[in-house]
Amino acid sequence: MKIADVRVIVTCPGRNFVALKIVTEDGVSGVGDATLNGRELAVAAYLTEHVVPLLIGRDASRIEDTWQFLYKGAYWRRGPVTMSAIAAVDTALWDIKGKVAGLPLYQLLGGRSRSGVTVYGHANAVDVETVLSEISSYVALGYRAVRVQTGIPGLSSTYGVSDDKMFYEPADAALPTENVWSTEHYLHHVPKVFAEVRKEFGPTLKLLHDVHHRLTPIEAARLGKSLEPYALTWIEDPVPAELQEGFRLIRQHTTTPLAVGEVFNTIWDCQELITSQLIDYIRTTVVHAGGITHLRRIFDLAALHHVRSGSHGATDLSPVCMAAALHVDIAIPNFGLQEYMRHTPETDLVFPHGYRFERGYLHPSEEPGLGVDIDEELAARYPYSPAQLPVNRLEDGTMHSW
Ligand code: GCO
Ligand code: MG
Repeated sequence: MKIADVRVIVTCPGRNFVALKIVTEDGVSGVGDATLNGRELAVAAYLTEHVVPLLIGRDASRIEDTWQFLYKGAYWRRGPVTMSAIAAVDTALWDIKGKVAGLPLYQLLGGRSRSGVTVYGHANAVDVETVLSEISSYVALGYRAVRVQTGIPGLSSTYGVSDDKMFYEPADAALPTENVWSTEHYLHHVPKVFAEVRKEFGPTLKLLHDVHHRLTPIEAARLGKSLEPYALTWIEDPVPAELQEGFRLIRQHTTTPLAVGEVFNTIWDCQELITSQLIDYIRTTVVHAGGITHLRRIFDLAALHHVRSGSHGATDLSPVCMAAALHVDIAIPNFGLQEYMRHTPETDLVFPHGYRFERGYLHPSEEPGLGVDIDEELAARYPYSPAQLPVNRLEDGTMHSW
């Protein structure tokens, strides 16, 4: 089953995506997501210039060997560009294997461990009153878990608060938008938001909050403590996680569960966090963490240490990534939650897929393989359009984490 053709597809049906299509000499094709928000063309070039020539003529059935070949063979290891490129190849090869076997991918991963994948949606608004009505809309749609972000009084802009509710999109301009940040205003405001939310929705709706790497460990510890009465399912990315040790300090002070991992690319980025049980949820996902092969390795390590999955699933991860993530989510023993932000109708048409939302759960497709494709003709009608994520500065102008 030799690889005969590999195509790198860049498309912008409302936002930019990079996809990889691998076709075997028998005409079986597989797709992979290679989107790295704001740095898409680096991955596209990495694939086109350095990976595609290595794939032509290789045996498409050798998934693990191809992974090792691309990882060890490059000499330069890890990093988001390399790992997103490897992920795209790996995902496409799993898609092909499923199609050849005539089975949905989750069957090759051990079969179902649950009947559906619990997802969380994003309720965000400038003020508390509006966020309460946003949460109500998600509850009405059947969601069992909601991430809550609001504007901060005193700050003109805040991460996670957008104009278009259903299709939240942070990469909003060709040159980065500048936001202003104040930790003091933030720490004062957030507990008041969750007090209102709990009062309105009672004790059992799962509530989450994304800190977006903006605090120091001791500030995050204070936030965690102040949110304990409202029993959050997690606070996400409380501190930048280059220093895995930083989480130990937060852990000593609070029982609010911790989640991290959307910017991680390998098991080495979270090894200490997992084995020392410094976190509760690991949020790595297929496209940025080396594909299905490597993500499973991370989740298996996590399972040994009481850490559950909580994969990233923002709109910059294409429906190809979402389809692949759902097959992993439904199969692994230590699934926690899956993030789900709806894609725009244009994106859904470019990536026709069989996964579906029902009463708070997503269900993977029952088609052989991933159950997702790319309409290449339609994709070609949406050329790349530069868009970057915002940056963040403190009130005195100092650059801060976004
Ligand atoms: C999330 C995220 C996203 C990211 C985005 C970056 O938890 O959904 O933090 O909103 O900012 O995916 O590309
Ligand atoms: Mg996040």
